[in-house]
Amino acid sequence: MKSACITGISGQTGSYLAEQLLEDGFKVYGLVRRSSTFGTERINHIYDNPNLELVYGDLADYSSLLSFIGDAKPDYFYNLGAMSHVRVSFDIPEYTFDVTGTGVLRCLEAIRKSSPKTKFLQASSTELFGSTPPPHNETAPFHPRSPYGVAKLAGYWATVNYREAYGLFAVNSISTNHESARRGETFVTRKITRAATRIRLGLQEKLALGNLESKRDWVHASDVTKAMRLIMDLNWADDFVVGSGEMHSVQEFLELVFSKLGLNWKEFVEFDPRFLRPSEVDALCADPSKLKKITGWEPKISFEKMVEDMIDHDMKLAEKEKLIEKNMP
Ligand code: G4F
Repeated sequence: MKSACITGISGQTGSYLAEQLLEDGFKVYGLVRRSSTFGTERINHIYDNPNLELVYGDLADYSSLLSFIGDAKPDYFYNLGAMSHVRVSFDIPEYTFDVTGTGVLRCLEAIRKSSPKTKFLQASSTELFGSTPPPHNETAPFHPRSPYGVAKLAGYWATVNYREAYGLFAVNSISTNHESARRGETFVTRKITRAATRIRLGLQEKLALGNLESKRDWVHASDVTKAMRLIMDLNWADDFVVGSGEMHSVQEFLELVFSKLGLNWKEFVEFDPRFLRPSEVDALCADPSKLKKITGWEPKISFEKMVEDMIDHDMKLAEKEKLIEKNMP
């Protein structure tokens, strides 16, 4: 039985990856951070699978990573854990560097020490390209614009360095923004679909947002995890950009969601400077042609279908909330 370790298993991307690996008969070990709330909603549906094992640990704690990897000695290790919110990284830069940057080094070092045959994938990000104009392929210059981006850049180079220095199978999937109905509600896409559906049902009056002009390549998270698996299944280690190659502005996303719900976004959206970043990334768009050429990968879920799924999911959630509101004494 093949096995895989996943950090960040209870996050959006980790949950899709775990689901896919379990479906394919893998033994899956997931690292979860101790917290006073469970925070495992995204993996509750696979919780009873006998091939899933959750282990407490932390990217900030080398000893826990060493045990996690040394005990499991997995065939594959996916590092999806991070402090992943760009805006928040300006508020907690040191913590972000530790978890999102040094955390990668800790994983690599634990693999080198306890399981050097394990294949390692680092969830790198197109945030690395920062102010470099798109399209972004594997040779585009890096110019990160946030503590998060700088930490991810350290993680990227740590991965390359452990490949070159120690011969580990260590690769980067440099992914654009990936979304779905499981996306955290403070990221802009989900914030918009949650608010618009609640506004439609009269549960919320306004939606406060920051910069509407920035552009992103939004791809479905389940397509990104499929790309990661293809990259790991190659018999040589290499880095790949992952994304759809299609770019939309935040405003276009807003317009699409509100119009699908029969609403005019301009009547509901307010500007709030709290959501601006001290330095912004204006435009990110992947050129995934290397990945496509080598593995045949392309996204299966279109941008439009992804947005519709998010709206449907959040409408059901809003309907439940409405029912609760109605039945409150
Ligand atoms: O949804 P976002 O917070 O995603 P961002 O910053 O692009 O980062 C995401 O994608 C990266 C890959 O490219 C990942 F590495 C990272 O972990 C994360 O998943 O913001 C998207 C855009 C930004 O330009 C932001 O300024 O939306 C703009 N925006 C406008 N109003 C807002 C808001 N973003 C958020 N989160 N909240 C707002 O109210």
